Amino acid sequence: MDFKECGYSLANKEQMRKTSALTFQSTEKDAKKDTHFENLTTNLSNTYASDLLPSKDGKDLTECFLLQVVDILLHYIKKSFDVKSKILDFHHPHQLLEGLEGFNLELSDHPESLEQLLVDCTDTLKYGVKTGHPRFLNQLSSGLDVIGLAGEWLTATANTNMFTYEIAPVFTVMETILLKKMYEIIGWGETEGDGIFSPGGSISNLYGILIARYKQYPEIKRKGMTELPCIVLFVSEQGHYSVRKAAAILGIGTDNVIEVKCDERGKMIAAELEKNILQVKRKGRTPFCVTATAGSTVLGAFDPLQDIADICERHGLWMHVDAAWGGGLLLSRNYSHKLSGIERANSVTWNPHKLMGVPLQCSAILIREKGLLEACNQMQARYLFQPDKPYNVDFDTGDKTIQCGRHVDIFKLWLMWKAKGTSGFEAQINRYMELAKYFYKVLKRKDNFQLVFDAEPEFTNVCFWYLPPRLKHIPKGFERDQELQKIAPKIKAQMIEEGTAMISYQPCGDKVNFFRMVFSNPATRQTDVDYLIDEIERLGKDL
Ligand code: ABU
Repeated sequence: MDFKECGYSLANKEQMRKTSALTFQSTEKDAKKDTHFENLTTNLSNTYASDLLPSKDGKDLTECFLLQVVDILLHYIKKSFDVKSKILDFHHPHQLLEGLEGFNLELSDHPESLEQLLVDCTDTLKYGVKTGHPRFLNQLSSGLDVIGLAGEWLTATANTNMFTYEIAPVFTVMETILLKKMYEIIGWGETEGDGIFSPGGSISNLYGILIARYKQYPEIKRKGMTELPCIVLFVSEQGHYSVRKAAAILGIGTDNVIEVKCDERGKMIAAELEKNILQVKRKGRTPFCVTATAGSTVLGAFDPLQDIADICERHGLWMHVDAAWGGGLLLSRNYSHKLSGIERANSVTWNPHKLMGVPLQCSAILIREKGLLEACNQMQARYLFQPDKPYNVDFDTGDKTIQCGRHVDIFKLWLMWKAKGTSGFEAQINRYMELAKYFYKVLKRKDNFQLVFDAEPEFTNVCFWYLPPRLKHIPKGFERDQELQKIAPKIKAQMIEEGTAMISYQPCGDKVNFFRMVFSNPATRQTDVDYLIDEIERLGKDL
């Protein structure tokens, strides 16, 4: 494979250098430099990582190599936004393990050339999934925000650790600023909030439950679970599985997670919650926390937060809101009312890497009481958190966390917020809501599609079945369900094989496999929605 085939070329590199802020008119010196660069480029097959910086004389080769990497990435980014390009070139795991057209994932004892590394970079992207493609509708986190991407590049270049101000001065201050903004948006008073960015929504939910337990039983930190009564938490049956996982991790046990019944739209039934709490108490167990959901993963449902807050107050329970998916809706003046009551929560999970489109990963746990995070998790490692540093050590936030090293997830969010302003996020989110309504209306008109709920979507999730002609005349019931549950997986498998679109499916409760459309990809347009419907019909009509 030559450079052109790989998609990176000297011309592009040259163009980049010429248009960079630091370049000006061509001079003799520049011409010599260009020849020097050309030589370096042709020599990549004979050069190795050890020739790059910090190697002496490695400056030009480093520049040359990184510009080639940028070329590869730019080529990929442009393809990602091109609807005509395939979303993926699907291969089975065993094919990747065996190696494909020279793409060998095995590691060897000897170093590979820089040229080979560039080919490997190209191939890694070639066999991956273009999650920024307008027809990638598979996940709650999708899209490719160019500013966010620039933020991630900068973050990787800075390669620092969030645990102390000492080594991440700008990033730790940025984090406090963004957290403050999020408390304000939720509706918490200026001095109330505390928080941290964590590695994803599941970990943020884990924090919420950890802090809920610590608040009630601070002795847990020293004495462990043996000192505690049998404590119980509540989540809706549509709540995220990470709540059960957190209970397992924290030694609470999944048997002590009560799944509260939902209504047909997937919202927790508040009266059922209270009934469950009373039952648990009667059995001598001790309720301590309710996890409400604002934007459930599959159905996009919002639990009745005001009613749940009332119940939590009546029973003295911690209220955690998992708004990993729905939190972004707080930025929309049209739709933030769906989260009314979130301001009464004791803790909130909010993932900017979902609705707000920040590159993975970016998730916040927000706690409505200062000091609890630190009191719960602090271990005072003196090699890291020395109290006698020459600055305000409140900015050494590392001891609030359950981890030690912490990735910088904040910069890309900060940069995107700068680029869009709050109003930019709002417009983007409102557009997703409009697309969801459009999609719903189109499906409603078609007799070969059936909506899981007949009412307008509450969020950007739209759940539906495709009914091939042969199933349309079988009456609803067991026999039809047996057939219907095979349809979505078959269509999806074919879609992946052809690389035309990606959309998720799942069963849910008594409902057999159905498609879940979600809008969180800024590249998706109405034409992509129309395309997806046609594509499902094309792939499904003969099934
Ligand atoms: N709750 C994690 C994200 C799930 C999804 O993207 O479908």
